[in-house]
Amino acid sequence: MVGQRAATDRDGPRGGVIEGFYGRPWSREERLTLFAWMRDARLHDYLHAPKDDPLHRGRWRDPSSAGAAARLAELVRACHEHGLAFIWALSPGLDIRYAATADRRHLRDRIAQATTLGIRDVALLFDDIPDRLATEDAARFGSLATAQASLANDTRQWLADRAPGGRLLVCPTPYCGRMAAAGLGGPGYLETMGANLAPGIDLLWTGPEIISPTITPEHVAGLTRRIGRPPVIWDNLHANDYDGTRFFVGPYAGRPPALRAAIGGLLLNAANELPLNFVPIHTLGSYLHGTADQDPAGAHRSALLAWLPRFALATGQVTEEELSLLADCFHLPHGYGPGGRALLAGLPTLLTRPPQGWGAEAEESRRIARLLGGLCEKLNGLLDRDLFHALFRRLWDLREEVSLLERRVENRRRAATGATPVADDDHLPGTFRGGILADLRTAVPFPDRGAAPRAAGPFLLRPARPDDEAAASLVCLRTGADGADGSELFATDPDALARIYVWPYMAIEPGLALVVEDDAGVCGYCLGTLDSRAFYARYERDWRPHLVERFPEPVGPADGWSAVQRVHWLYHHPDFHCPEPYGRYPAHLHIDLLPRAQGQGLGSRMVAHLLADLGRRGAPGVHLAVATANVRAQAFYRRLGFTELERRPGPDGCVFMGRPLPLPD
Ligand code: GDL
Repeated sequence: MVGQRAATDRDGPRGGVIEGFYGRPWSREERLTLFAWMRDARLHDYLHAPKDDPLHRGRWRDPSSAGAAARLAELVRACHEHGLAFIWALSPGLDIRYAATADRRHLRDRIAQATTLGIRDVALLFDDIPDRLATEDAARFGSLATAQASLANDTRQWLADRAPGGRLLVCPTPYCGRMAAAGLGGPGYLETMGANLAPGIDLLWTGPEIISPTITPEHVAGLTRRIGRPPVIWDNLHANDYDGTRFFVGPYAGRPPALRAAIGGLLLNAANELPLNFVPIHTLGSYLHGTADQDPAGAHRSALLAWLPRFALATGQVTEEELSLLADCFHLPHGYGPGGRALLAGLPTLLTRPPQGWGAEAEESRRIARLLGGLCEKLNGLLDRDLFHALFRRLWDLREEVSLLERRVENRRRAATGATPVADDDHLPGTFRGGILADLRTAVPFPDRGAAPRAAGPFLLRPARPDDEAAASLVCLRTGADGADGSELFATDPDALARIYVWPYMAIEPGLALVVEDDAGVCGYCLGTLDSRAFYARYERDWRPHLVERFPEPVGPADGWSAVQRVHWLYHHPDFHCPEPYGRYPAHLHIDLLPRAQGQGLGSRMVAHLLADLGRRGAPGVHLAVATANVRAQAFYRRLGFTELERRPGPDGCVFMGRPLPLPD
């Protein structure tokens, strides 16, 4: 047995990989492949903590059967032969009674059995468990941290007797900054843990978040003061068990080189699919050994180049450009690589502007979409079938999306020249983008994070729901003073405008109402109707009588009226004007966006969506009215294909603009 790598071998903190994801544990063969990759990347520790292995968590009291024990012993041997330490983890926290003698004995017996299989290093994991103590435990220990520290200290003693020199690592119940700040585990959890835990026991920590975009030495220094030891980082950067549509083959990033000196070790929780861990492990190695410090992009490129031979095809080979594009799209949880960004950057133009206006950015986006589509096809021929199956689900989805995109864009191009459209009829509602998850994702917004300061976005565009009415009314108010905030102007009746411009649309045409929202809530809408005259007839019949009854018509000279009174007057004297010829432009729409959602292409996206919906429902054309003074909005609609139909003169005048809609393809 070679045993774990000696400390003198190392030029950074101990590094390694955690098999710590939810989902199917790896097979023996997969683990052997992992060990070889880890050895090549000069890593040190393999932490064996498969969440969904029943004996690791739910049935933590049960000893391994003879067969399972023999398989584990063989794995431990193989791990050691690769020069790696095998850290065996147990997660008893779901139902352990910390004060119960029987449970302490169960734990000791499991550890005793593990040491007979060659295991020297152990981890006790208390992540993702209830943070309440049972009554007897609360009476005996007073706090969760005291109970867990007591159990860990005993474990260290048992381990020292059976495997002298063996390490013990503990994952606390609040294992990231956000959880600690929320008070998980009770007041003073981390400090109590730090004070009570025997020196030499390591504490695991995932950074400021469960999936941390960055982990800085400053963050770690603050934690080190609280827990009395530098943490061993459990890094979830490349884990993907929380989202089956994604995987991450971007570089190990967001951890500055200076972090290395501040931590007690660094373990990367892996992606469920073993083959997709090659690049994460490779770049983790370069980070740990400092070879990526000067040129992180170069280190990523060299990892991709080392991975490339795995992409041999039945005929031919995936190119470096293609693989790097794939890695740009399936990059890291919080961002894309350059290719992914370039693909997305051109979409608003491609999907909303006339083809004459597509510039270099849009053409680059098309080129990338084509390349990705071709790559997805090509990868069917991968000789490494394990790699293919690991990628398959995501490749299929990506191929469908880019093929839809390509055809949409091509048909917009053809429509502009009058050419025959390409067939675009194999993405059908129900089979494409359907299902309970898709519907839930569209329907349920992100939680409102309250007033915490945050950057605007990311934005989600979705169909409006009836319960959006209040938030949409607020958008209407805050853009109600000729685009500026009308809160003061309409202070005596904040819903005055919404009664005309929001509520009837959401009630009469719910299927043609879109909102855009970010974490702070709804920040824009686009509302429309298919047939303006039919809409006004409904308004006349079902809405206006109530308005007229509730809000008296203002009297006296009009120039003495308040803004609220001027709107109330409109309740009594509605303006149902539609530009002629009505039959060409019977639909109409309007849009409002709060300042934080402006200037990001969201207006064009919403209008493009609504135009597509109107077209699909058979509207031959659409019109809208823009204040004559608002030349910016007129230019915006011109870019979306609208032309001027009619002009109403005067200081309060407006321009009616319209555009035909393509026939549904
Ligand atoms: C977690 C779990 C981990 C899981 C990861 C990503 C820790 C300490 N625990 O919270 O098992 O794989 O998130 O979903 O990270």
